Amino acid sequence: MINVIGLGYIGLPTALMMASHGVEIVGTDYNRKLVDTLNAGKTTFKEKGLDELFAEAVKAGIKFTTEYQVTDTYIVSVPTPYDKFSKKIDACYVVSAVKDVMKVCPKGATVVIESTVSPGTIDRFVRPIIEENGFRIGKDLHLVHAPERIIPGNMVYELLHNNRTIGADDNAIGEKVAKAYASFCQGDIVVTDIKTAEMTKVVENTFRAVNIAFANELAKICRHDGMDVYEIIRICNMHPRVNILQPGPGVGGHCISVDPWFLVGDYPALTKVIWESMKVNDSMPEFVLGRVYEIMREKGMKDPRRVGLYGLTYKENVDDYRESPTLQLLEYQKTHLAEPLKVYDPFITEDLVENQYHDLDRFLADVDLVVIMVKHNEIKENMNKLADKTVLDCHHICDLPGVYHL
Ligand code: SAJ
Repeated sequence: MINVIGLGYIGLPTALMMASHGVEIVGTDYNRKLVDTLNAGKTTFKEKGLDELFAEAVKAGIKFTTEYQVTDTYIVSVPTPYDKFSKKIDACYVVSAVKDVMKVCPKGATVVIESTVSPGTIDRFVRPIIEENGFRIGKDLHLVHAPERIIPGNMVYELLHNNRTIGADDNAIGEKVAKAYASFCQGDIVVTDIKTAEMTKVVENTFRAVNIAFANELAKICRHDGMDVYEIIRICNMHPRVNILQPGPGVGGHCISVDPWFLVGDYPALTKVIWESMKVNDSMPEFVLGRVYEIMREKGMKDPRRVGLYGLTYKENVDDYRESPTLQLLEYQKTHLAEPLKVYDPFITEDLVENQYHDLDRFLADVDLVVIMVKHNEIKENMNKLADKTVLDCHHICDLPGVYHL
């Protein structure tokens, strides 16, 4: 039996996937409300294919509880935020989960950390807890790092098909854990050491953050000098060794906008490119607001209450709004004591911010300038509704005449 600790955006799909492939799974989360929701037969977030996977896993006998289990394998999948001041990883959730595992875990068990952690985190924070509890790592207990790689919006497919990295002190233990993941994972599974596995995960997300920052910086250069950044990126990407990502209104989520800071926090003197990239990405919501004011001036629009932000989530077709560019923009606006703009997102049903709408038509009726912050399918399918609006399209998805870009 495997006890999956943490039933959030990564832990839940992982637990469901393993259960639906015949592995006996108990999922544990300290959030009673979340566990009650799952036990009531409902998933806790929206994700393509998740409800179907949930049904299969329930049929296969998956259990959800707030209790840690006595078993031989634990998979820890809890969040790893960063400290906003030092930029270093805040490993408190991993530490507390491992401490709780130690209370029940028998000798000979394997503890797999799936949470993204910076290189050296397992050495610094996890090993000491295990040793303090009287376990000899490698003898009484095995420690493994198996960083997750799935992308929100396509998690179920990527769980099945992505290649994976397993880090272990002992290759044989790594191979054993790789076999457990191979119960569902059709990709290649590479076994390496723990610190290498930690670093690869952070590097992957940092690569993407730096590439997005490059695209965002190009957007600013092109805006400054009247060039079309999308056409330029399109042509550059026809070169066989160039692959630039897309500019956007900012970078959100709990991965790309967080993990690169771990490297900045741990290696401040060595992370010039990464540091500047993160600053460029963080500057984008403010840049969008600047564009809004420019467009209002150009159009002779006086009333900011007629400006609406389409999209609150951190990216398209997900309901996750952590670190979202729209929230960053609203926060920035608040610090300047400006009247909050109107906001609408089809994926956010609760009231999250001021002036929020829950109906696209009502939202559109109350605004003249629409800022496309998130490229949800809904807006792509309803472009005709923007025909009489002024549009600032931060994602280059709208081909209406006269549309403004970043
Ligand atoms: N974005 C851009 N331009 C682009 C691509 C993305 O501005 O060209 C923005 C998005 O709008 C979003 C942010 O970046 O705000 C991040 O979105 P994303 O789709 O790039 O990535 P995440 O954060 O949803 O998921 C990433 C993935 N990592 C990589 O692609 C290297 C995923 O595989 C990881 O599993 C995940 O982080 C994670 O959990 O670490």
